[in-house]
Amino acid sequence: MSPEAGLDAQAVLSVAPHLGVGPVCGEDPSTPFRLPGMPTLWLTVTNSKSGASSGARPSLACSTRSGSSIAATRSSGAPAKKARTSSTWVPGIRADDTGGVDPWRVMGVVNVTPDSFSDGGEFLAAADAIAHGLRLAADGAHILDIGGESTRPGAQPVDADEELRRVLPVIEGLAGGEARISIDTTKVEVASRAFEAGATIVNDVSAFRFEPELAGLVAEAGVDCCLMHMLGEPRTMQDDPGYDDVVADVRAFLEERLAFATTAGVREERIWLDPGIGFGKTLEHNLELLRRLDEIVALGRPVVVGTSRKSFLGKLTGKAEKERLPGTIATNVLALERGARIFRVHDVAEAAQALAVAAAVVRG
Ligand code: PMM
Repeated sequence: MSPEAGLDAQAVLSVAPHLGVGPVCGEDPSTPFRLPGMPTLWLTVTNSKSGASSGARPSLACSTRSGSSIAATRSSGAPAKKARTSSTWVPGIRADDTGGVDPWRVMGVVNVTPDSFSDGGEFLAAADAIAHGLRLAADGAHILDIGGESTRPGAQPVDADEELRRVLPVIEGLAGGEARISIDTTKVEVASRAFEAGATIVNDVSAFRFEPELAGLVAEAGVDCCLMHMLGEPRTMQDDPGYDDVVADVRAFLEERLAFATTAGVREERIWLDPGIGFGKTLEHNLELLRRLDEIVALGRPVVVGTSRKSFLGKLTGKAEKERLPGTIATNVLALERGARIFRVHDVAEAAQALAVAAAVVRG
């Protein structure tokens, strides 16, 4: 059976208990599934607490290549193929299941915009954006986050046609590679076309507030989503932002958005949460969120952090956007230690190296 024939990953996963392996909690990040037109499907299910395929732990590996049958075998070895790191991606894992610090993942930023704050205009041509994405994937990005609308403070909105004109050729050029594709959008129309082109994650900085129907689309498509906190909208979010208690307020917001998404039919294990560093926050707000990130992690979903090159790092160090990598790495390492799992960065190789070392220390 080929994936194009409508292969249902749930059916694959459901055999696990019958093989005495459970709970079912794993799938490879780099290969989308349940979407038409994808060349491969590859799943690894493990009953280890950390989700890591350490080689010694029992695991169920289910892999298909285009045109081949699903192979479901019990094994005690390493993943069937394709794992580039020692950890197996577990999108549905709960914080209390992780035990250690695996899995962590790097999301490389591919901004196809003229006006993003640190790389605006650099990758506006599709060929440049694709080359950049390939470079980030080669540098170790597990996910490529492709966006066609800037969310910098004061940015003007872009219509769906223009956003699609920017991102679709780039998604088509990058889909099917090792890295999963995330579409950074708030729009149903853009997400829908992006899924058709091979994206399997939607990164919605409005957390389904701008177009609530996006939740239904995500539920139907069975893709993952990142729901981020932002105060209001990009045009006005930095106009004197205020909170009673920034961490408690952001946490309550994310909890409510999580409930909204699951009520709309999105499976909880498909949802990641992001405190939205820099989105309607002062320097002190950003620092407090990072300091108390464990309170967001306690919501039980994988937490994404995006500190890369952001202006609060410039305020602390006086450095220009492209000189903020050391500050970016410092915040990523601290966030990892507090339980964040997905790191949205511009400089993938450097961040991945730092995270690998930090994860080894924290893991012990
Ligand atoms: N930051 C930006 C854009 N998208 N998405 C998530 N989930 N988290 C973020 O922190 C985030 C985001 C803005 O940064 P950029 O202009 O450098 O892409």
